[in-house]
Amino acid sequence: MRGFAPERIDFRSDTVSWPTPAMREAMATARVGDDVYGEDPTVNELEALAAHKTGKEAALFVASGTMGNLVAILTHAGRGDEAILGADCHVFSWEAGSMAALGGVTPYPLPTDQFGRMDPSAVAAAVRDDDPHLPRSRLVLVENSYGAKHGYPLPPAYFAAIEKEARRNGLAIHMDGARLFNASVAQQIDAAELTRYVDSVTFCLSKGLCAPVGSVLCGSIEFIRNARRIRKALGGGMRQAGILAAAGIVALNEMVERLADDHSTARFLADGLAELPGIRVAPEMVRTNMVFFELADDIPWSSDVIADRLREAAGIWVGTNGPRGFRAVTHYWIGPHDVRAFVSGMAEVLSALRQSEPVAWV
Ligand code: TLP
Repeated sequence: MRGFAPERIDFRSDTVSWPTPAMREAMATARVGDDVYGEDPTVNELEALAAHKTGKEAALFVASGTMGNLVAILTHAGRGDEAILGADCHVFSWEAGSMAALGGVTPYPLPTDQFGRMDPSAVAAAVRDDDPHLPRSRLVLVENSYGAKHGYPLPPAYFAAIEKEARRNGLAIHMDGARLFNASVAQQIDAAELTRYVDSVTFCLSKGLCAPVGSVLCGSIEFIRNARRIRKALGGGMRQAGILAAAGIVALNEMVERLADDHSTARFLADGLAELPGIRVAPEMVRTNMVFFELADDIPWSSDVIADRLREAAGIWVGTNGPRGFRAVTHYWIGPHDVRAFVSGMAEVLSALRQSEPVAWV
């Protein structure tokens, strides 16, 4: 059973993925209770499963990745504290400034390399002296896979190097693992091999894993006890949430290994786009389910114009990334035939535009 707009081929994000038939069945028959009392058996089962998969003691079901990250930050840090993070990471760029707006935690952004890595020595250098003029360094935030850099799957060695600096300086580490399982499947390692270096991790059920709603925050028993109170304060205490958690259990049990298919579909797309004159793409950077690509300099139209044409002409939706760039994301509901439609649709749109009057793109 497909979702609301089956005629649409949607590459904008894996967040657009619909729940699978198995999820809908599990949701319809889920056993539920009041989760604020800790009495929803299906939420409890999901949390135990998530803790197990990430090698942590405990877990907390939250409404979204953004909520999971915010709950984690507010559990680790408070007003006047500082969090060191990548300048293009999701928490800094795409979460409404929530750590500062709601928690009084200031971000300390550092540059990242082509894969999304901060330099561990820059992390160490960013730690503040103990001086009443300065914020208190409290936390390092890492992300895996790294969304702004091709969704690149970062390896355990990177997190080990960050952990070394964090521990030396008494900092906690939180991982935004929205696509943690993409990162683990791409590297053919257990998720726990990536999360063992961090104190807490959020991963999303509602992206490539196809659940309709939800993320899970994992950490120590004491951390999760404190996080539960912060989640309640943010209005995230849900009642018969087992209806949602049921889909999450299916996501973790049935949808993780198949992420490898999304990764090969993404590579297939990148290889196809690489053949098109007018498109610049680096297929070798495509290791998970994201393809970032750009218009060559001789194309006088903006990515918005091209994306609109692609939607009108072929029913294909793609995300734009700045005036010249795009992001296409593969997921369960995108197959090789959709990729072929994307590549031929893009070729047709570019050739039709070439025959029309150019419009300024700036
Ligand atoms: N990312 C969304 C958009 O917000 C950009 C997407 O389409 O990729 N961490 C990372 C790395 C994410 O990519 C996202 C969502 C989140 C956290 C937030 O998750 P939600 O949307 O559940 O709050």
